[in-house]
Amino acid sequence: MITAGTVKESIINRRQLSTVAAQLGLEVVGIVPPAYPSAGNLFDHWIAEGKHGEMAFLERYRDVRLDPRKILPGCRSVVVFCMSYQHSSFRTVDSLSEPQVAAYARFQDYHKVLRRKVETVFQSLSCSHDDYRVTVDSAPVLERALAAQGQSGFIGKNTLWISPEFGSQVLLAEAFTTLDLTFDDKTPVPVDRKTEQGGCGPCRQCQTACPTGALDEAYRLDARKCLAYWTIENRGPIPLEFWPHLSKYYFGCDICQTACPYNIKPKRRLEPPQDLEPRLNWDLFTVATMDDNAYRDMFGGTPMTRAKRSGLRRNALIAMAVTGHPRLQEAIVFAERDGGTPLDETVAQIKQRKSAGG
Ligand code: B12
Ligand code: SF4
Ligand code: SF4
Repeated sequence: MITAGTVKESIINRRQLSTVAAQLGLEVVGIVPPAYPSAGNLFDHWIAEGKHGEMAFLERYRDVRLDPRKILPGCRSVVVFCMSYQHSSFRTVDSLSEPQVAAYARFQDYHKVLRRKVETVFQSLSCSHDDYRVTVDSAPVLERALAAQGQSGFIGKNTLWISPEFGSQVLLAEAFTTLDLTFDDKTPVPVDRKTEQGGCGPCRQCQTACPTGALDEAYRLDARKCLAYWTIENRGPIPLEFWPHLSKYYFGCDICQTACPYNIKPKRRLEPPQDLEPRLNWDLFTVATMDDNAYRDMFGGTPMTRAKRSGLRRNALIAMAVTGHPRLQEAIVFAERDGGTPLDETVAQIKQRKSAGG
């Protein structure tokens, strides 16, 4: 008997999905089963060691996180998509004088844009909402573990999903679907060799470039040492030991990606879609002193709201302190006037650092 499902399945294959996705500026990076061969154990071990720091959300919904079938009743396949944020104008960022924002955050919020695009792919292939569920970092899913099972990439020592063709500066999204699609036929990428299908081989560029030792153990990031964790996820003060490393990025960190040969010389450059709007780059003083209205105007609808206004002000104050910004004193006055966590602690740290000769 031919059902609506089987008709769709016969139409929807990788080529079809890729063609529609490409029109929207997306790449299909995998059509994979809703299961992880080994990631569950790796994840449990990572949490048990406390490498997630204070990110308590990663401890929740363990049963769903380790069993992707639970994301959608009747799920039989997962299609993993990616969208680039390697804007050509951003290549020189490391040579700029002021600390910057990580490249992915210099656009409008990718969550909404990616979701809308993946929804459009499925709708244009006549799928109904009952057939699929789209996630973009919006459900307990190990996105990179799913992506790595597809034919287009692998997980590097910096823990990022990397395409041997266009590198790692992409964001991932998944469509969990009840459709029985043909999975990618993939031989696992050997971790000890560099091959046409990817792999790090003996390279350690990301590990040596990471300024804090967060990647000392290859393939396992210690978030408690990662600048992206401290500047995006952490709500309290940032320990002084990390301050000297905040002179390049004051929100997120791209150091282990910009060091990676797969990003330095990609075989194919993947530009972000035209409708992924770039946002203005604000100077540190403006960020360190912004009030609520200014915050909404400057950062509303961007990924930077993850750190909240107080986190962004904290980060900018620290970046001003470590780079010897001429308006630091003025910014401190604003911070003292407004007060609250983590500004109070940050101002106290600036004073402590100054009295210790920093
Ligand atoms: C929490 C989180 C963070 C944390 C922790 C990062 C980390 N490495 O775990 C912090 C705040 C530090 C962070 C930083 C960044 N993040 Co983040 N983050 C996440 C989030 C929400 C969960 C990741 C998670 O579950 N971590 C737990 C660890 C244990 O899981 P994992 O890294 O996915 O690793 C599993 C697989 O590697 C698997 N595995 C499967 N196969 C294989 C094979 C081998 C050989 C090995 C060793 C392992 C392995 O084992 C692991 C355990 O299950 C994801 C979105 C999501 N829901 O997945 C985004 C996500 C990983 N982040 C993303 C980005 C862009 C970043 C930053 C680049 C942002 C920035 N510029 O500052 C940095 C990169 C830092 C880095 N080197 O990873 C992208 C990555 C895209 C990509 N190309 O990989 C994601 C996927 C968001 C998205 N939707 O695109 N992030
Ligand atoms: S994001 Fe920065 S701090 Fe974190 S692992 Fe990469 S290089 Fe290290
Ligand atoms: S820098 Fe080298 S070791 Fe690190 S992810 Fe890239 S290829 Fe792998």
